[in-house]
Amino acid sequence: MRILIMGGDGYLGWPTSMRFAAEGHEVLAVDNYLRRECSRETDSLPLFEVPDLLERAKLFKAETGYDIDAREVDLNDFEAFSALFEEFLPDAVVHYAEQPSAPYSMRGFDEARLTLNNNLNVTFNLIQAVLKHKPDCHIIKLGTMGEYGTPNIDIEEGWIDIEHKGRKDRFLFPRQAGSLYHTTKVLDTDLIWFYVRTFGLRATDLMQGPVYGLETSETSGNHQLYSFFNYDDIFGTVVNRFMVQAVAGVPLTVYGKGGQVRGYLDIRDTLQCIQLAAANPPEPGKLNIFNQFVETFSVNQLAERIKAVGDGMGLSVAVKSIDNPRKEMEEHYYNPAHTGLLDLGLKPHYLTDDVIAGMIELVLKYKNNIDEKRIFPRVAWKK
Ligand code: USQ
Repeated sequence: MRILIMGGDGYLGWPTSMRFAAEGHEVLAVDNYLRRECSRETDSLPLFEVPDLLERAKLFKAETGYDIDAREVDLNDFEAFSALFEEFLPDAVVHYAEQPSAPYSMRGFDEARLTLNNNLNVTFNLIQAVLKHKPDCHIIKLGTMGEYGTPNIDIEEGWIDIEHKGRKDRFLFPRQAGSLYHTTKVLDTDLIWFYVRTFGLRATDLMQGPVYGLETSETSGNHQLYSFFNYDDIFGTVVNRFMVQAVAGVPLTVYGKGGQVRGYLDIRDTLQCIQLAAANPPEPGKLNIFNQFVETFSVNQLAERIKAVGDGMGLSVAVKSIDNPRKEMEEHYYNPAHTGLLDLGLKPHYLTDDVIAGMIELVLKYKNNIDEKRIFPRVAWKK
């Protein structure tokens, strides 16, 4: 297949590019380095530097022989996007080209506007490029479990059948996101669903939970081929952050009561899920939605697990509840369905003690790079 990866420099975009290239697909990976710019601007640098997309593609080629055509293009620019799309004519597109941080989107007016404009505009440009040049191209869009929020009912896989006053119909499952970033994902879903049902496009929307880890079969221990590992409050996700805090001797920062439950997955499972989505395109006019995570944990459970493994490795890990900078439910019901990807063949990697120990060992190598100023929350939802 010919696969376009939008956001190919990112935490997930880069490993996805390597995976498809290693599987023998023709890969074009594109990025405008927005995420790098936002992390620099907010002093949220990763635990260690990694080369940019173009350099990493060269390194990957030298090491493995696989080609990734890597380019710096701003996909907000429709003319540039359209020309690129027409030249490559992909069979499938994986769309990661969004500002991915909830705290960043809540930082202030400029960050909110950038998140809204970038995320919606790039999604719109993708839809228009597909319509114009190759309407049967399969759009694989990264959504987020955060689109659903934490409703007091079971979360279905994308759709819900509703019976109302004696009549029945099927709708998108209700969405109520907890940050502007997550809300842009809700809007993306609506936008894609409109074009799918009206113009017969085909799309898969993957509602993904927080991802952890770095090692995939393509990196084979070469840290220059790893993704960004952010541990700051803005771009770092909770599991990666707790690993760094455990190593730094900073009490794990549980926000509020710590009963916030989310569905988590290992980066290796993200890659499997994307491959399964690509191998199973929907019919024209159909939107497939899968909930993409393999197990749920509360923040307290994560902290306890990481503390237990860290203590066993001779670290002295403390856990401390701090004021929650976010507006979110700290104790709630959470029971999302997630059978679609398992039915397609997903073989989950769970957060075992060995996986936690492996991540802590990796972080220990970069202990001297940890900057404690980046750990505590700097962005509050309501000031
Ligand atoms: N949390 C803490 N302590 C911390 C950091 C986070 O208690 O030090 C809590 C948060 O309050 C939240 C949970 O952990 O309840 C998850 O937070 P997160 O920062 O790991 O994840 P989130 O902001 O929700 O966003 C991340 C990615 C985003 C993706 C999303 C999937 O950055 O791109 O869409 O995970 S989901 O959470 O399912 O919406």
